[in-house]
Amino acid sequence: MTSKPHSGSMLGLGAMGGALAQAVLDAGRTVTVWNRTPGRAAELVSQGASEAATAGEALLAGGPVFVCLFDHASVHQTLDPLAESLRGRAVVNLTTTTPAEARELAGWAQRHGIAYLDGAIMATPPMIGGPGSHILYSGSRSVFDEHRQILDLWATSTHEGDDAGLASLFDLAILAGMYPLFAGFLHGAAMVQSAGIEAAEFAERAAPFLSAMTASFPGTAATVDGATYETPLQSLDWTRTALETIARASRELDVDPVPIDMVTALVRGEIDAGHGAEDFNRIIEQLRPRA
Ligand code: FVH
Repeated sequence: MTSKPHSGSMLGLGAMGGALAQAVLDAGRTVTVWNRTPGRAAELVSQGASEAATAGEALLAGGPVFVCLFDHASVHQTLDPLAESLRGRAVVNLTTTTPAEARELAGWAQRHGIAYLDGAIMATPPMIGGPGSHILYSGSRSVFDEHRQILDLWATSTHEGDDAGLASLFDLAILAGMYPLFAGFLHGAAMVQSAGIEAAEFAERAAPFLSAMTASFPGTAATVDGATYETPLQSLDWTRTALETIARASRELDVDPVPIDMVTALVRGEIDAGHGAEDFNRIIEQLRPRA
């Protein structure tokens, strides 16, 4: 009889930690799991996972230590008391943190002789192990290479660099685009609902156009990287008229145009600075740090 390969420990069995542990079991491997509040491991244990009563006990299983907790503070609350037991071990932290928090954890790990890899999950729990799931990693390249077989069970895995903050930087920067996009979609849905049109019908029309628009990101990026705003595809002056028309239409429909107002404020900032004839993408100058 061949024993199943062991995949280390998973600390945290929330929606995401549970999905990660499940994918390991689905691949015919075993894993030791721990959760602060008992009672979340039963389903995993019935499929072969070992449950540890404490996070410290979970480390006794050996192998990499995967951490998927609520936030940065909960990671420290869990790992700080275990620092000495973790010396010489590999920690892969999949908890969402800011880049500065990831770098802080990497520094903490280095001071305690722990190899640290930070992970940023670009997926929802049901996507884990399926197509479209992507996890960005940064920090220890050797931890990434050594445990790649496990990481690849969850998603497409990419190593973004030795700076532990990079995975989180990309993650949060991408999400910074996603949330306004969804707010804009919902703004549009509220507008058409005022005419008795359901959001589902609106989605059929909005999704193809908005998807096609994202194909222009490389062009936008080229404009921004080169700071070549002088020959606009859409000038700031022109864009302000378009945005104000959308806001006026929204108010006519008794819909709050706040998502569009946010963009209009950025556009006005550049117009007020004397750049109305230049390209819309110049609004990035309102956003990034000023010299
Ligand atoms: N769920 C998602 O769609 C997103 C996708 C992108 C990445 N995120 C991040 O993944 C981390 C975990 O998210 P989650 O969905 O598993 O979150 P919850 O279901 O709320 O579970 C949280 C777990 O954290 C444990 N926990 C909370 N505080 C502490 C603490 N002080 N000490 C130890 N453990 C703690 C909690 O335990 P319990 O409440 O059951 O006792 C859960 O296991 C997160 O960073 C997302 O941003 C997921």
